[in-house]
Parts: sequence; structure tokens; C-alpha cells
Amino acid sequence: MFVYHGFTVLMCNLHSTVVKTFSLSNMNKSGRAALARSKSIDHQIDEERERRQREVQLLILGGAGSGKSTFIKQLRLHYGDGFPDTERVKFINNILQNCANGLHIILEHMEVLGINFESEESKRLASEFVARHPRISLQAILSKFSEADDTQDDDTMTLYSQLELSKRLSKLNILNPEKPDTDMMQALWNDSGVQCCYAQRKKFVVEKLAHGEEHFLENLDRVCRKQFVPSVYDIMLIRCPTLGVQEHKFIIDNLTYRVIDVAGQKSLRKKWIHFFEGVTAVVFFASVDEFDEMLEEDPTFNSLQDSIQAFHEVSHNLFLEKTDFVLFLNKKDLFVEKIKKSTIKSCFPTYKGEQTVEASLKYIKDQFLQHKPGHKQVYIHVSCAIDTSLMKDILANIIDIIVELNLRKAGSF
Ligand SMILES: Nc1nc2c(ncn2[C@@H]2O[C@H](COP(=O)(O)OP(=O)(O)O)[C@@H](O)[C@H]2O)c(=O)[nH]1
Ligand SMILES: [Mg+2]
Repeated sequence: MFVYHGFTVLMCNLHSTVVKTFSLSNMNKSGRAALARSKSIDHQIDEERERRQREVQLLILGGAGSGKSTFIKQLRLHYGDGFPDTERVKFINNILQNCANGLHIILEHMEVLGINFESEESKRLASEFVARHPRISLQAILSKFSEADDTQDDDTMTLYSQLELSKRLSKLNILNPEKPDTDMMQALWNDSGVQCCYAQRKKFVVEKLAHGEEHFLENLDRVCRKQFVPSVYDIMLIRCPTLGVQEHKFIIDNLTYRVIDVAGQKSLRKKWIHFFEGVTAVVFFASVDEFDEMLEEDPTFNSLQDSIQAFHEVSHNLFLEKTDFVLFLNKKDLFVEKIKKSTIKSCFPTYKGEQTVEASLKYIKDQFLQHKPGHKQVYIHVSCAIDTSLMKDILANIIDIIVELNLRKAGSF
């Protein structure tokens, strides 16, 4: 598909040379046929140019869990179908999986912290729950992903084959595991030992509970009801890693936006390059609250430093030389909470500024900007992707920028 675009551009150039050599006088039959052909090509080129002027392509990049898919959900809310009830109910299984994952983390920490169940019955139920709904580890998914991927020749990977890969993974039944038993989850959640452990969640060491997992567990009665229809806020809080590539289409003010959401895990980033051609703008996500966290895939590497490195690499990529970037320093809400107790020195040992939100964010912004090529325009937003009203304003601003970038691109045809 991308090769076809390249071919069309080449045709445009050749064609304009051909047209200039035509003379209308003393034209014979074959000359008239050539002129007709030329007109038809002209027409096709005009159509292609118009189509391209009406279409923009946004590539969403960034580390795992940084907010890329949430950004697309916000686009869908404000500029797409707005999540009618028939679509919302499709998220129920994801929400129950998030609850199950949260419960797993709590059960693990009951052992770590030496907390007992209220009754022998709960203890038995916990073992049954763990056996019936084994924990889906990200590492297990990633290794399955690379197994399925091994058969692909890296140089020939196309959008099509990436989608094929997603399909194959879904057949492995890792991404859509069995629906967790709601009665079991409710019984466990109501156990006083489980509640006692949950109350001590700030002490969790093996893995912290995600914001969404806390929210869904605290609303377990509601999400387990038969008539449950997830709210927009519920949908924004779901954590469901994107492993393949998802393409979303939006039509906004006569412009078609093709938005490409890719996997963010470090081991899958080598695939990003396959989507660089024809991109109008890259929207790059980084979680600013990760300044004191290590990568799940590589616990020796700081997550925010990893984001800066990935930003450096893509912003310097030759395929994206003329592509402008929108940078989201996301999860400001979690950052604000964290900065009350810790400093960004764990990520930037030479930082000498104050331990305030403003000073720390300014420093982080500067770190990213120092890693971009000098000529490249980078539009920065400090954001909270789950906040629908804030995102409404940010999206309107981004759409203005994209329209302008597209006009500039059209001028260069
Ligand atoms: N508290 C908070 N959570 C966020 C924010 N942005 C995304 N999340 C949550 O972080 C998790 C991962 O987000 P997602 O968009 O799936 O990340 P992706 O891997 O980059 O696509 C989800 O549970 C989101 O609800 C934010 O700004 N604040
Ligand atoms: Mg995602």
C-alpha cells in the first residue's frame, strides 16, 4: 500500500514532463490517443492529490501504558461515535479482566505481607480462583508474540502482516481469556483479609495496583451486575495492552484522519519503522509519573529515560525528517501525587531544581526538547488522558495544528 503511494508520486513527476512536450497542431490519430490518455492520467492525479489533501495520517508512538490507546478513545468520544451503549458493553470483559488482575496482585501480597483470609472457605476460594483464572503476565504475552513473529521476515513486514500477527495472537487466546467468575471475585473482595491487604496497597512491592484496577475493584458490585453498562470514565480507565497494530479512521471537518496505534513495549519497537511512510504527524506519549519506575521488561532501565531514548530515536529517524511531532507528557495527575513524596533525581541525578510540579515538569520538558533535532517542530502538551474535558480542549488544539500541517503539506505537492 505504501509502495503504491510512492509509485504515484513518481508518475506525477514523469507525467508533467510528458505533457510539456505535446503540440496540439499537426496531431495525428496516435497523438490524439496519447492526449486522451494524458488527460485521463491528469484526472487521476488530480483525484489522488485531492484525496491526499483530504487525508491525514497520525502515528501514535510511546512506551507501553503511556496513554496511546486512551488518546484514541478520547478521539472516538469527541469526534467518533461517542461510545453508544451497544459499544460500551463490549468493554465489560476487559473490565472484569482488570478486576481479576487486581485481585491476583492483592492475593499475592497477602502472602508477602503475611495477611490471613477471614475464613477457610475464602482461602479455598482463592486457590480455586488462581487455578481457574491464571495470571496473564505481560512477559508471557510478549514471548508468544515474538514466537508468532519469528516466521516473519523483518524487512518485508507490512501493515497487512502486522494485522495478520494480531489475528494469530487472538487465536492463541491470550488476549481474550475466559470471563472471570463474578460471584467468586465478589466473595473474595468481601473477605476482611483481602480488604485489609487492599488498605495496605501503598506497601505493595511485587507489583502496584493500577489506577484502573483500584477503581474497578472499588466498584465491583456495579461492574458485576447483569445490567452493567460501562461509563465513559470506566472505558478510559481500562488497561488492555495493544500488541498488534490498530488503525482507526475519523472524519473531522471533511478531513479523514487515519490514526495508527501500535504496541509500545521495548521489544516491539523495531516494528514502528514500518509505519513511518506518509505520516502527517507523530503523536508521541510519555508517562511523566514513571520518573521513579523501572521497565517491566528490563528492571535495570528507568522508564522515563527509556521514553526519552525512544523519542530521540524516532525524532531523528530519516523517514520522519520532515514530520512534526506532538509530544504528550501524560499522567500529570499521578505525577502531581508522586512529586509530593519523591524527587525526579532518581531519573535525572544531576537535577538541582526544586521538588515542585512546575520546576520538575519544566526540567522534563527540556530533557525531551534537547533530544529532538534542531529544525523539528515539537508541540508539547502536559496531559491527563483520562480527563475527558481537558482532553476535549487539547484535541481541538491538535486538530488545528494538524489542519495547518496538512495545508503546508498540500502546498508542497
Ligand atoms: N491516572 C491516569 N491514568 C492514565 C492516564 N492516561 C492513561 N491512563 C491509564 O493508563 C493505562 C494504560 O493506558 P493505555 O492508553 O492503554 O496505554 P498504551 O499502552 O500507551 O496504549 C490505562 O489503564 C489508562 O486508563 C492519565 O493521564 N492518568
Ligand atoms: Mg495501547
